[in-house]
Amino acid sequence: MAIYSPEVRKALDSGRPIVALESTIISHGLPRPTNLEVARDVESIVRSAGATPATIAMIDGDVHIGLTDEYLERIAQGSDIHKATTRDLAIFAAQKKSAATTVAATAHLAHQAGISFFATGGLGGVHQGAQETWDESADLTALSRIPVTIVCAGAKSILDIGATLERLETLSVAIVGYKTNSFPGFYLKNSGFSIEHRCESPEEIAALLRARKDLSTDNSALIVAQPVDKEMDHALHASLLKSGLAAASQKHITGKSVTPFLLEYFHTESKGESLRVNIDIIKSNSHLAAQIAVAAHL
Ligand code: PSU
Ligand code: MN
Repeated sequence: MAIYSPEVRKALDSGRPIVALESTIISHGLPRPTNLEVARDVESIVRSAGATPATIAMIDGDVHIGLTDEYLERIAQGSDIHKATTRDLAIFAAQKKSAATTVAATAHLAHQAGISFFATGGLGGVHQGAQETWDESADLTALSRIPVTIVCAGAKSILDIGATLERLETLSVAIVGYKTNSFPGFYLKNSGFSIEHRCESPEEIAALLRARKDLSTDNSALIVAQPVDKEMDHALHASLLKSGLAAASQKHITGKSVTPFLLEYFHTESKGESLRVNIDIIKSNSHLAAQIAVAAHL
């Protein structure tokens, strides 16, 4: 049984718009102490847009839908916070552990709680070199079976974007660009791949959600891809991507540590430039997710 924060409980009971927020970005994606500040700011952004934020995580084996400030601090500052994707949830629950939830795990728990809007930074996807490592995020298959609307800045640019888009097509996950026909590249506005569909407003996305329902194509996720406003310098991005991937392979970083390793590498080596971009991304995506949640409730 999940524990609901009073704020989320109230919003659920009165049928008000809610936006789920993932917690891996807080514990494993952003450095301290910035992570706690960002987590709090993102929640206020959702509130100012007229929706209720529900940051999702597991604390001492309990699933929390909506974190009180004390729990938000625990996720941001705790030394015992695991990274949980969907398959880890029950194991950490039985072991009474604390864990932040990835896109996949957050989408699962949000859907179970009756929350259908979700904001994150960048999706997980197919990693570069996946032909050999088979490293593909569980985010992809999760989105193929969970009907949430997820706002993101595309997939993280450390990934093989072409392969990620092909997998999303196979998995029948719909993608619309928000005011763009280019699939965003997380730190970069454009990943170099185009997307067929675009929307210009939260209302247009709400209309699209109603059409999905009518046609019964709403049993998988809808990705709303919004590019960051001020992207990272292209040359800096290219050089860090090259050296970061080389460092990860040299240090034999594998499995669920790959993404946190590369994000931290970027944040340290870019002297805060990638961090600024990452923060902008999560804030603007949360704002848009809240606007869509509000528009869909009208
Ligand atoms: N977006 C960010 N920072 C992050 C993540 C997304 O801006 O840290 C996290 C999400 O929780 C996503 C996870 O689900 O990275 C993907 O991890 P992996 O590649 O191991 O599936
Ligand atoms: Mn992986």
